[in-house]
Amino acid sequence: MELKDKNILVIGMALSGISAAKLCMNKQGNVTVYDGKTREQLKDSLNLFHELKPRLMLGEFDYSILQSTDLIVLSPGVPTDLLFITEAVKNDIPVISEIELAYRLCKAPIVAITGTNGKTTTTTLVGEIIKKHWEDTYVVGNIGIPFSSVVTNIPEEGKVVAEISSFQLETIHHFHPKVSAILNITPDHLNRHKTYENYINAKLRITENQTKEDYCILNYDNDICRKLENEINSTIIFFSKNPISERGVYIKDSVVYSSINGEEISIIEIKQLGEHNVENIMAAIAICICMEIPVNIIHEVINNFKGVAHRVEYVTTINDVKYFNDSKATNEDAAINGINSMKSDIILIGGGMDKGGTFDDFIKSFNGKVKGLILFGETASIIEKVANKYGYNDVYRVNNLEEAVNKAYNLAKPGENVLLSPACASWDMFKNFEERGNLFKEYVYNLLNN
Ligand code: UMA
Repeated sequence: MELKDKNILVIGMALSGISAAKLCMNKQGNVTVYDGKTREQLKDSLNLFHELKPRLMLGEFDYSILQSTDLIVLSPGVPTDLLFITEAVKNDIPVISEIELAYRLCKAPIVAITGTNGKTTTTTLVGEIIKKHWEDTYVVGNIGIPFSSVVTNIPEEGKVVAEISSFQLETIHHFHPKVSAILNITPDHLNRHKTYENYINAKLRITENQTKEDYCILNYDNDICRKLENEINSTIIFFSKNPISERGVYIKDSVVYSSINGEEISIIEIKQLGEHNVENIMAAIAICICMEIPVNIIHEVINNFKGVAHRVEYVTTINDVKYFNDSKATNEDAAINGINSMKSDIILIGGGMDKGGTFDDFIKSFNGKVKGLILFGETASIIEKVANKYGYNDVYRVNNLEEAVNKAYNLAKPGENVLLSPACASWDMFKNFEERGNLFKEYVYNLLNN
């Protein structure tokens, strides 16, 4: 893709926008970066440009720039229905996502992993497995490393493992992974996508440029994923907790098997895997077999895999109460997985930014196991109402996360678990789920000094 002397407008000045702008400037494009925030709010971001000096447009959008714009690169967090974006599309200005920009400059094969939940864990695991076999492996994307920040270092014989969100997929055009995976689809981000159907279609776009020579890994046990089979051109490989011989990767007699290459081969015994990670691990196995990674390497890396931070992450034990940080549970389904993974009764901390979810399934999943529900953030009153509707009244409202941790400490009885599994995004009170999870851990460690 030729960027030299092109007038490129990058929207958003955080991780993705900064990387995209730097990449375009290094390719001699004329770059303007737009962000709705003020210079003061963007102080830290501006420092990240170092000696590079893009033109800046901050605050209100100046429409006259569209007259001389050749290309718009969107950060994932920027909604595609903003007026200036629709105006640009109307004027035939190409609008591409940061991931599409990087893709067009990448010669290495790409594994692209999407899904409502499990993306980060699966991407991390696949990255570790492939790296063990091919040193030149790059893990990028929604996981927190913009693809465009590393793409110029990636050699043709390298491998890319990318976590891809529905936001990033909304403005792809040619993005074409060798292996794609849709781990599961349940309602999420409905405030951005408006309808569940739009959200499903955004996820499905990960396969839109694939051919029969490529692979798409799908979760057989997820109704929506299973039904996508007929809409996908690539070779479908399923994974399932049930013995679906000949369809891909599956569990039979407590052993994970693969039939991808024709014969049935055993990969690993299920008792060696954490309960809530089984699906992610099966997906990773399917992806890595499609990437021709030897089974002994897959087995070895899975055996040593420790999971990822903020996903049912054990923090510490205080007075025989275990504390778990599941801040990455930014939607109902992820929080339900967190709750289900607990072996004893729970004091649950939830609530956060309102993404338009209903919380019925969240409350229904309590099954007598949640002894207290501590709520804070934008959704606190919404979740409380739903809880009361189902006759669940052990609800405690607090003002912030620190108060929530202290309340949980007072409520939890020996043998119980305290679980931060918010079922909501963090953006109402925190920069991101990592900040929320790190603060949770800090407040829990503070209890040790009480
Ligand atoms: N902005 C505007 N106008 C708007 C909206 C945003 O100017 O209408 C500006 C903001 O002022 C801000 C910038 O855009 O300065 C933020 O852009 P961004 O939200 O895309 O943030 P990045 O730091 O670039 O992070 C993005 C992903 N964020 C989102 O999708 C919301 C990160 O995923 C990803 O790690 C990063 O790119 C690198 O690829 C985070 C995420 O929460 C982890 N993802 C969602 C999820 O996993 O559920 C999809």
